Amino acid sequence: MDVNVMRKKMADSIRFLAADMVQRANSGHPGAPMGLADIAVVLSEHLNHNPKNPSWLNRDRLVFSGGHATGLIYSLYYLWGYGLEMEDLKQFRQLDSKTPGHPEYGHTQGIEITTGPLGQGVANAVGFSMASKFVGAQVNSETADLIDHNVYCLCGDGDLEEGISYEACSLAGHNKLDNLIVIYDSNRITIEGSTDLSISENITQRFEAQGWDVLSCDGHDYDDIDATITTAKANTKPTLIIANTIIAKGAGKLEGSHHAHGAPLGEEVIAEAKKAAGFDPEKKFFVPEDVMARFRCAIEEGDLLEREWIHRQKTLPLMEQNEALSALENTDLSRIQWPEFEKADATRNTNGKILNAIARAVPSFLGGSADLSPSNKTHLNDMGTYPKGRNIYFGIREHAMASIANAMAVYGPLKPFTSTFFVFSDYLKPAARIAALAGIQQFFVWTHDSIGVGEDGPTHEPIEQLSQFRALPNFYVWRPADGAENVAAWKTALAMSKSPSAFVCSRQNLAVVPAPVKGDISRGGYLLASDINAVITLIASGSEVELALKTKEALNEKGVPANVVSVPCYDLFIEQDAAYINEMIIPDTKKVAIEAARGLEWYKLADEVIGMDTFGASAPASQLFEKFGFTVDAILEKIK
Ligand SMILES: Cc1ncc(C[n+]2csc(CCOP(=O)(O)OP(=O)(O)O)c2C)c(N)n1
Ligand SMILES: [Mg+2]
Repeated sequence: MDVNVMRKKMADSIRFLAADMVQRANSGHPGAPMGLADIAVVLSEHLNHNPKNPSWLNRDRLVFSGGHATGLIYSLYYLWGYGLEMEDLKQFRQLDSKTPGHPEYGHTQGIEITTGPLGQGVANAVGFSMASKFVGAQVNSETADLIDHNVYCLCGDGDLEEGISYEACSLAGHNKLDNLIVIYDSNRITIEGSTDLSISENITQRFEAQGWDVLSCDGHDYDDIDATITTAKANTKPTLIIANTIIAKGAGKLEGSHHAHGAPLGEEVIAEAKKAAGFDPEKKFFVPEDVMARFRCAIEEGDLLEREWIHRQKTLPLMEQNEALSALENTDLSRIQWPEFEKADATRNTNGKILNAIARAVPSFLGGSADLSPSNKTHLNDMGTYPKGRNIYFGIREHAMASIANAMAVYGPLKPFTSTFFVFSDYLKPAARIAALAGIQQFFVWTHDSIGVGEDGPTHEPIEQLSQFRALPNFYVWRPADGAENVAAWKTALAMSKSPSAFVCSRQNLAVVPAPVKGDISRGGYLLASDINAVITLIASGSEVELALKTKEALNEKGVPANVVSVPCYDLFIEQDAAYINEMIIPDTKKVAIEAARGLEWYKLADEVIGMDTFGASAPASQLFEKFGFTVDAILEKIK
């Protein structure tokens, strides 16, 4: 059979699988899968991957930034032989299926990362490429490369409209990520209709200005797609391929229509489309034998590719490079020499020392800041600059930074951290949410944690952020009171390989607090000071722990016995069993939470919350704590 006739048959098989899936589920997106089917078939010929070992390190990465194209994604993983069955395709979007509405990392074999919120995938692809360049810089040599794969990303109009793609692609161009190939499904259609409604920018000029090579092709002409991908692979810059496509290609009267974006095509349209393509309109969820056989070649071909790669590693220079790779992959954390802290210090400083201690012992630990490392204290001393070294300069691109680090964390052997001011965590929230949802171990360093910021004023003073991130499931927010709590926070976070953690650190100095009276820091909260027959429990985190201790002293002077519970990680503390929590916070005491933040979540543990009900202000920090009631006298007055 002529190669293009076969390609067409393969693409049509994908089209009708996707159309049948959406029709059966009575929900989903047939347009993008059908418009991308021709590209997917040719990309399939270029993609180096091994369905038998989806975690082969040197595989090409493939990111579907338009996560709504699940009809295409699951069809491909089924056809390639990743363990999905036809029954799974029939269960598309159903409870507990392997084929949920948008692709979920860790849920379906082969999915490289969770996508759905538009734009994230483009930044993730940049992250995969950045990860490959770092690992490559450690393990490749002039004579042989251990890491030489490509990163492909399929994206749509929506992904390029989202600001995160601008940030991420700017950084990609700056870092000359030559193995990155973004294929833009330029169908000029989004949900509301033609892209003429809302965008008229020159995408070619935008990407060229960002240091990319821009190619274009007819997204339904196999030879053109093939030649364009071949050119892109040989490029010395990141490449954008503008693929001119028609949404819902092959769907008869719905071809080219925005109505095909996110609704079933209808039985009639599907039957007519199948007939027109020479498929039996009566057959649903059907793949011709020769099509199946051709796609399943990926299993043997992929196995061979990986075996060749393993064989390559047995040559002499590569043996040494392998040792570099083993060092990266070594997850033994017992080598870390944890610092000890004896005097008052800002937790951003103690945190910086901890980062350096981890980096010295763990070669896969790397990261950076959105241009705030001097303030965040995140510079890794004597560790050089990315890609050879471990200090990454993300620029002022918080959203892309966090999304890039998500991909770096799932790439393989890397443990990335990112940092910015806590108030600007708002700028990266969507990526933090994906980290939590997908179980990605990214470490977020967020300094300047409260009105303690001081003179920079309310734009820079976080109020609601602690509540927001504590509300995020599978996300652990630490707000240490001193260096010892900070160390415990990191020990705990490093051991939680399926959860992101954040370290919310102070700008100002905090006193060293005493050792626990009862309980463990690693359980999120512990009894810090106690009196026999305490009638009141003061609960606090971070900078307010010192204040709680002073308030206890003042209460004691008045003859009131009191306990102080430090809760550096609210999320972890409320996960403890009731017995533990009740041992720390004695139920029949009056429970008062003190935190220079909104504090709504404390009502789960406290009778009263002394928090922030307004934005902060611009003044020296000590005056702000006084103005907003964070003094011993003000607290005594409030709790009477
Ligand atoms: C951040 C975000 N905003 C909005 C949506 C909802 N949404 C899903 S697809 C889509 C339109 C995307 O258009 P395009 O990327 O061109 O995909 P196509 O219609 O061509 O398949 C929108 C607005 C989303 N998934 N993510
Ligand atoms: Mg579109």
